[in-house]
Amino acid sequence: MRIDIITVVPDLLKSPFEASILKRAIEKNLVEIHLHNLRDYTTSSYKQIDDYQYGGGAGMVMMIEPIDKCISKLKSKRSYDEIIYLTPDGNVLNQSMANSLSLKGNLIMLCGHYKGVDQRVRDLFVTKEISIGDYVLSGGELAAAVLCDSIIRLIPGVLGNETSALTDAFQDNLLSPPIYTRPSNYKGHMIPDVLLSGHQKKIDNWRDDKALQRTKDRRPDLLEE
Ligand code: 6GU
Repeated sequence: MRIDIITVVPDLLKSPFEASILKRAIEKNLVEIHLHNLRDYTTSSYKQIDDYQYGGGAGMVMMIEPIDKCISKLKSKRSYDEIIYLTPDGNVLNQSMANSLSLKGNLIMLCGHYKGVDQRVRDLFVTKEISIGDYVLSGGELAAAVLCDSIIRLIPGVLGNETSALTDAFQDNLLSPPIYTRPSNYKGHMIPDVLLSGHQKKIDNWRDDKALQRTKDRRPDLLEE
């Protein structure tokens, strides 16, 4: 997989890919991340990428021309499966969207800033609009990092067996059951007996019950989907 990220703040997107699982995925050549600074695609000598909005109103709007230049250059070299615009008014990211994006080859992610991009960018270039939740971030960069993480960890070979994505919360629209590790008795606080029973069927049933109960208590909306 190859992900090209278009941003005005490339620095914000460096560290997420320089540690832990995402770093290892890049080192194993399972994914390539390419950052593109939108200011490198301006024609004006001021490197202007935003302007006032037609019709008046507070806040700047990202101009179409630099974005067109950047996307056109990328598209001239390879084809892309999706051009994703990160925006708070997009479809809210969930596990099934991450699952389907993890099967794609080449993706472009466009990070919004200020008031967002000129509507014509969305109409002409963008194929998917994604938000990471109902709150506002200063820009789409951190949302792009979240989206990348949710996708890349699902690529076969990225996670080892000890961290397999198959048993993740949400993978079957359920939250995860409680988990424990050593010691079994911590200052008198015991782990549930069933986990020491050695009876795998009972353990699996206990986990299923707890996962369902937790989902009913905390996220009943997931059970309606
Ligand atoms: Cl994708 N962008 C911004 N600026 N804020 C957000 C978001 C995206 N998703 C949730 N909040």
